[in-house]
Amino acid sequence: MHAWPASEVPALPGKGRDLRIHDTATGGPLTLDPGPVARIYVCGITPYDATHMGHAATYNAFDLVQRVWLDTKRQVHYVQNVTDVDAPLLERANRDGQDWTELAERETSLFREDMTALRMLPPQHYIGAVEAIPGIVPLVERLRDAGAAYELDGDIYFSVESDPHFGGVSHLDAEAMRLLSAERGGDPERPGKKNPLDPMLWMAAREGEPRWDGRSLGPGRPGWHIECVAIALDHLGMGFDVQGGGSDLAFPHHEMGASHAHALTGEHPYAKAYVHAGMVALHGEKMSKSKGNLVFVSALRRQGVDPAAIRLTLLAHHYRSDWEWTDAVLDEAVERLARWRAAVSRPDGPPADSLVEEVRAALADDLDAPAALRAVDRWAALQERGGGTDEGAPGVVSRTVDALLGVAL
Ligand code: 5CA
Ligand code: ZN
Repeated sequence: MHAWPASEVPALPGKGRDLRIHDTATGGPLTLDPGPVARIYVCGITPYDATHMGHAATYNAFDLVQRVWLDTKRQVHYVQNVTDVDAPLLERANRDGQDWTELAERETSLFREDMTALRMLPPQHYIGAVEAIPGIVPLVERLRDAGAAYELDGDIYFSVESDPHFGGVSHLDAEAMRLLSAERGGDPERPGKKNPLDPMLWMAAREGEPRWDGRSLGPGRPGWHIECVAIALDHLGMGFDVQGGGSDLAFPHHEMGASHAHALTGEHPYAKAYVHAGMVALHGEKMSKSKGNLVFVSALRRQGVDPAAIRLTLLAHHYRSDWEWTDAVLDEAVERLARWRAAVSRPDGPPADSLVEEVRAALADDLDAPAALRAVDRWAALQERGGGTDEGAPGVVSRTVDALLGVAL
């Protein structure tokens, strides 16, 4: 699949700082030390509804990871998937009497437009589950042949007991895993499984559902976790730097993905850091397509809200916190954007060298975007009071905000 166009990232004076980030697997901060090419996999959308603020907040967090790395003069190898075949997508298409491929294509196009408007840097490889199927089938065959997977009425399940590291991403107890598995696409109640938590790798064709050639597995479609593993191993290999997604993916998705990869390769770790963004809520509940309590990026854009203000709203919240979308948080961002734009519209202003370093330091410290915004606020306040005559300082501020925060002033 094609991704979306990249906005320019201006080069900044001096050198960026290495990123220290919270890793779910170790439960603490980790200073990442990627090679000259940093490798990141971020789980993409299931395209059955438009991009909402929760998605946007999660992709904003990983866009910042990229920007910090680019500022250290590294290249970034970024891979993202699109879960363009899965139960919720097929159910929605059925409910609305539309073709599931058309639904997926339409919502993926809208996602690309939203990402472009928000100035999120695109992945180099943007891969759909459907196009990954020829790579998924041999992996499932390998897991089965190695005894890490088994058949149950034609479906193939992964055996979590085949991975000694299972549990090492989320560190949840068995009961919590069972509850989350039932909530998030698993089937812990199905009789005949070796372990209730075992996730499906390959689902034998069901009446009326799309199917693909699974060679020795028979016709069917892939499970969810193996989809991301196949794409990540194909494009990044083992031991990549960051596996990213929202906190609702830590278990089971990232836990199972890591286990699949360990069982396939005999290597550990799958990712060096598992990084999770907090959940955005609306009216007190997690924004989710299944509940329908959503604020869409595209709807706000249609109402004439500047995408830069949407982005500033996301940046005003620390990526790891759970927060609530309200009109008030958007209004604040609209005001801030206007203040910043006025401040950089003059040819001179207060010195900006320390500002570049403050924004760098804030982001390097577990992506503390709110602290970065406060630093720019301070500079803008000085400017408002007529606090300086450094020629070109507003340009430096503008480039810093663009390069490190993705906001064009
Ligand atoms: N296709 C899978 C990942 S392989 C999936 O989870 N798709 S999704 O469309 O449901 O979510 C896409 C991303 O947005 C995931 O990282 C998910 O964790 C994140 N996300 C979903 N809802 C929210 C929310 N309310 N707040 C923050 N992030 C969210
Ligand atoms: Zn995924």
